[in-house]
Amino acid sequence: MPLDLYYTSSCAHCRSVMLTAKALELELNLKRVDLCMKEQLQPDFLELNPQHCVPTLVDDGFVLWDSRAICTYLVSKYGKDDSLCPKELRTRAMLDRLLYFDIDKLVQRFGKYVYPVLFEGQEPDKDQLPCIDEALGCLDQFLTGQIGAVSPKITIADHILVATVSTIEAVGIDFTRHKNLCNWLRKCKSNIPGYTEINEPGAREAGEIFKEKLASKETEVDKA
Ligand SMILES: N[C@@H](CCC(=O)N[C@@H](CS)C(=O)NCC(=O)O)C(=O)O
Repeated sequence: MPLDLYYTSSCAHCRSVMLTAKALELELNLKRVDLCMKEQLQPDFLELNPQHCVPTLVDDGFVLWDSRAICTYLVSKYGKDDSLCPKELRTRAMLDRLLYFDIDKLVQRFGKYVYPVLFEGQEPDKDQLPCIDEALGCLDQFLTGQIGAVSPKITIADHILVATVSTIEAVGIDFTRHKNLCNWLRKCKSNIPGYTEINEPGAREAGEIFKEKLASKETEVDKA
């Protein structure tokens, strides 16, 4: 039975699920949802997911949304072992901490910077940049040199964080001063199966959309 994944490639949360599915060698039946056309608000999709967000997974009639829940579900159901989501208590606790850190700090602060530009036609709030940098600095301290963020192997924490961090990079936020972070990102890019096909184009697309919105705003300001 194929797994349906409703997705948008510019969305980091969708890409993290796709990276986990790739690591598990799962075939996904990809169903693109055009958020610009508000397809997520169409009755059919609302019936499936009243919270109208992507990624949304349908596995043999079981509907699940929220990328972190989907990644852990896929590993629990389809993983041959626990390497992608270790069961060892402390490793699992550190992994969970990173998943919460990603959504609670990194995504939230990054959102405050990009969403006004993307959805409200506003200038970016440059005051958010030090907050994003501080969150990236915290992440830098978590990353101690091994390939994975919490274990010597790649886990779903890496899938989730790499999707966010590569999108932050793609919109042009400089974090080169965070050396552990840059080393980890470089290793993820060359070690995560499917990184180049799955994550890179979507992150690039997100960066381009942001930069285009920014450029059109600047032209507007110049004309005024
Ligand atoms: N916590 C959710 C966030 C999902 C989310 O915010 N998705 C956005 C796209 S990146 C979305 O679907 N927005 C459309 C909407 O909410 O109507 C996850 O990790 O899956």
